Amino acid sequence: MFFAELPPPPPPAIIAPAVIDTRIRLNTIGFSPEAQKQATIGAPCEKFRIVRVSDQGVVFDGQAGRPLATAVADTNETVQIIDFSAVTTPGQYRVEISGVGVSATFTIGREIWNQPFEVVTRAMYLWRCGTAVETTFNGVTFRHGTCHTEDGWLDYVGGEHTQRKSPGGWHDAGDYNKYVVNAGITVGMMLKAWEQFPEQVATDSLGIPESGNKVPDLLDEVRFEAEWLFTMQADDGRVYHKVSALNFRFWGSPDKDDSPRYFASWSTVATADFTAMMAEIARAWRPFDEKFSARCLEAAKKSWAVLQQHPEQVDADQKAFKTGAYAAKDTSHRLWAAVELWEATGEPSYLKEFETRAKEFSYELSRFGPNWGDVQDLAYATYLMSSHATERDINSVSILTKNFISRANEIVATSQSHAYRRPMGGESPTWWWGCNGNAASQTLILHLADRLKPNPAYRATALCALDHLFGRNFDGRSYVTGLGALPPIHPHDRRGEPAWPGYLVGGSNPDGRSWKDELASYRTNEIAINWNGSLIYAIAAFAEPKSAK
Ligand code: 9MR
Ligand code: ZN
Repeated sequence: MFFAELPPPPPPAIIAPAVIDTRIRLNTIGFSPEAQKQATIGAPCEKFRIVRVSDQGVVFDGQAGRPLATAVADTNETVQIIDFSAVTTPGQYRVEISGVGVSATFTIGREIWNQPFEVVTRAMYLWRCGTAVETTFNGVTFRHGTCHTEDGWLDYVGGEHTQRKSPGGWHDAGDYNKYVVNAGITVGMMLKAWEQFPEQVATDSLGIPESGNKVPDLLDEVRFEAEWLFTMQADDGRVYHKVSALNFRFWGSPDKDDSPRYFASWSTVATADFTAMMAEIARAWRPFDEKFSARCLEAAKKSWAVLQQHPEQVDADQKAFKTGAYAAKDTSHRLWAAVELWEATGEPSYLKEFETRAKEFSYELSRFGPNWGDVQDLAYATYLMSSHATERDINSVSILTKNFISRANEIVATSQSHAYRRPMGGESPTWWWGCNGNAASQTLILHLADRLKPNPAYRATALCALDHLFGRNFDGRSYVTGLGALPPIHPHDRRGEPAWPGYLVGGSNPDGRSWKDELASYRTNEIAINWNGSLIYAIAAFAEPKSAK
């Protein structure tokens, strides 16, 4: 009959919220179906609803939790938590709160972390120096030509005005200098992602020059850095601390940067990091390229010999430079070098040195996850996950195991007592330059504890760290360029705008409400390889192999 001939009524128009209310603060990437799903609301509220984006259907009605005060040195406000873990059907949703507003759109589904993993890993490629790079993201092409072809000059290491070839490697951050010590934590975290989550990070189609070569792109990317690192090793095995301009003056595309760049003298901390990285890379690459792997291992041993000849700390002379110093106590770095050489070779002398040093170190973990100055957690992780497990001293294993579990429990408790569930808590000492990097790197402790003594709270808390970085924070914004809702658009990055995609910014400091999405805010809004390396690890844990259903 007539009415039956009518076409079905059009679906209700999708009303995109005119304005995302950033007082509704949640992980704007989303949640896997079984995950805990919460938001922190920075405005008084009672009831909330979860609305399906496709048809505006209300899928969940809920009641907000009681008001919670955050510390003055934290975000200094009263907030409430809402929980919608009960929503498990894949789809796109928003939170609506009457009297407050509408949240950003988020996804519930499988594989939500795969694309973020790819984007933050490809971002490492976009940092490559000495070569042209290019990518297209969301319809925008980002590129620069070959840069820094003169790296570097030997003036400050007794070479007069002569050059030593040091092409390649990643630019450090928003600046274009190259520092061995910051490479350490970065490569360390990337390789921990490889060692602990090999299937999740195995993609060979990231869109980097080596994609399709049958080697996971993550390892190709690490090799690009390794090829530069070789140039930082002097013939006698000492490792130059950095190749850098004298100051931070240059702004613009790296291929336009003609600031002269110089080697800084060697340091034991750079030499130890070099040793650790090379031994760890040798291990990762062994199944893919035996020759390259052997070259890495040989380089590692050569620098190890230097460390043996110099048990004392030797710092680089950086008087001429105003750029990043990355000066650190070398003890945790020597610990890391020893254990990586042991794991790569199985030779007992390295094990002995690691175990002696670990004891001297009182088996102490870092306070808030590895960072460029403190790499002992990386060392312990290699030791505890070793493939030569039977050689180890039972006592050291048991103390370290206990320490990881109790630190992980502390992190869980801190997260649970914080109104944003931020796993670093809210008191002032946890808001510093680069604290977002620690929020990411700290998940290493949680995932390691989970392997030593499985407990679902560890993974759940590692996800809380991602919640924080992708929008469950005072700003209600993602802290990663190009990803999630309202990401940084003015990062402190000399390449300029639009913001290059896939970079974690340093984070709010000196308290939880001081992040500024401003180019000039290098203390809160710079990008850096160590923070991205840590984020790669943090996301890798939740990526899902492509073939998984
Ligand atoms: O991440 C580094 C942070 O821990 C230090 O407090 C700060 C000051 O020394 O330097 C940060 O590292 C910067 C480096 O010195 C130069 N390149 C940019 C890095 C990120 O801001
Ligand atoms: Zn460059």
